[in-house]
Amino acid sequence: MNQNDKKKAAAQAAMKFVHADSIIGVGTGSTVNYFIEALESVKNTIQGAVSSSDESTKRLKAMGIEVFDLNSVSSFDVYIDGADEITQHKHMIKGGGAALTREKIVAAVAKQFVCIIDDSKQVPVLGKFPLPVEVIPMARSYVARELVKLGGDPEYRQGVVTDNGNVILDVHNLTILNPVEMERKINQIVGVVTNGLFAHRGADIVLVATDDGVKEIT
Ligand code: ABF
Repeated sequence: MNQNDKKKAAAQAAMKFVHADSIIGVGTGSTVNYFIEALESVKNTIQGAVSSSDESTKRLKAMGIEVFDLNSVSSFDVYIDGADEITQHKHMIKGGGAALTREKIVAAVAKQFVCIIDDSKQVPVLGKFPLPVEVIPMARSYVARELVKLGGDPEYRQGVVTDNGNVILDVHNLTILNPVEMERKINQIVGVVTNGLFAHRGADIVLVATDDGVKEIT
């Protein structure tokens, strides 16, 4: 199976978490796009979705799926999203698609986070994938200097403005041995909106597509 086949297989496996009459949390990215496609078969049986990006919202609405404002939804059962890297402890780096802040907010409201990935995303230690940090534009240089003090090499993602009107710094060369601690430290830098470490609230279930089929890690 090539990588796209695996992404599709993981996305299809997530359909077992989609129940009639429920509201589904929908993430962002190419793996999630396969999941959105798979929702076609159940779109008339679910209440609708909450979405983590303008891009996913657009795709859901184009299929006729209602997208609720998160402020009108007090709780929902499951959030389905991809990741850029994930460890055996289900800690993740996310945000390669610049949607990290909304992803973290939607994940916080969900009872369960189901992460859908192909097996290339599994790593022993986080940090080879540059860690995205969403930053208020006027704080960009200050935050970059603070990230250097934490041992990283931040790079401004040119030409990218997030759905929230902010900018992204991608932090290279971090070996993140303690993701919970690193997530907390980066969050404390003034001007940081969100960082792409999902460790305080990692995934609950991982559906990883391999050449031998989709494996469920709980
Ligand atoms: C989002 O999409 C992310 O936070 C992550 O950056 C990305 C994974 O992308 P893909 O599914 O395209 O590999 O879930």
